[in-house]
Amino acid sequence: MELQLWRTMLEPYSLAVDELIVKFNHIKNEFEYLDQYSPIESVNGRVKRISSILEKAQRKNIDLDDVETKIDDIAGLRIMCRFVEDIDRVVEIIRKRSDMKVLKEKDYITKSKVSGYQSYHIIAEYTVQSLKGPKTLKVEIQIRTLAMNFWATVEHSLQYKYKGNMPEHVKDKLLKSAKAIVTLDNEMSVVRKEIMDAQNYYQLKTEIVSDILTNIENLYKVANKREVMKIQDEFLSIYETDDLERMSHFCKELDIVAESYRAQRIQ
Ligand code: 0O2
Repeated sequence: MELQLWRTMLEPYSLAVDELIVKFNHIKNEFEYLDQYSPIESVNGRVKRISSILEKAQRKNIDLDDVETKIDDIAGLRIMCRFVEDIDRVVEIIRKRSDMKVLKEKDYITKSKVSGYQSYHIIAEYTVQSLKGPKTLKVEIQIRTLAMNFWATVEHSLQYKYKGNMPEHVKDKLLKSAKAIVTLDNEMSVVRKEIMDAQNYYQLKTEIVSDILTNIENLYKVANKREVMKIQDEFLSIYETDDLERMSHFCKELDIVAESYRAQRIQ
């Protein structure tokens, strides 16, 4: 195939990568707008270089006419997560989407590759639109922790350096460091639990405070101002203690006060 034909063939793949980067970044932003922890830390992507496609086709004995059907990672996305648990959440999000259809999943985390490589791969079908009409193509989405990504990046450059003849002592070192990555990710999972607990606490507190403030605001419209100011002062002194249980109790009491005013107005 001529160079120009390759470029034309790869154009929709480039569009797919660009679109999917935007979409996954948007998911991250949605979590952030909601003040929630995002399982996606960062996203990047690439279209496989022509030389890499040719090399892979040769290595796997794939006819050049079949590269689009037989090479799954012409369009490649990589999603980095902070913690191993986040990977499952990202996989779930992808499975539920209606703009991509999961064709295959490869779990190199439960069972890492012999090299020590760890990552979760999803091969999905995705449709792009161009002047020529719609085109459905395959994309490979690699989902991994930051630590797994660090290992894979280093190992990939060593593979490139040794061109398939990696010395045994280097392979050994890489296997050892892959084990260290597993340990690191496990230890980081403990930290994740603490982050989640802190986030849940913060969210609950935000909801309680917002309920209290709404009630106080409404009371100003119907109750005696001096009484509402007293309630407000009481709330501020509880708020300063940062005692969630007291705040929750105060919130319930205030609900009752607000309800009694509502009932009085209806009569
Ligand atoms: P590059 O240079 O990243 O594009 P298969 O399903 O086995 O028939 P394939 O596509 O080889 O076909 O599947 P696999 O094994 O899931 O590998 C897909 C991609 O995962 C690779 O693409 C790499 O990006 C990555 N990968 C797989 N194994 C390793 C590994 O041991 N080390 C590193 N660093 N990355 C790995 P390419 O085309 O091989 O490479």
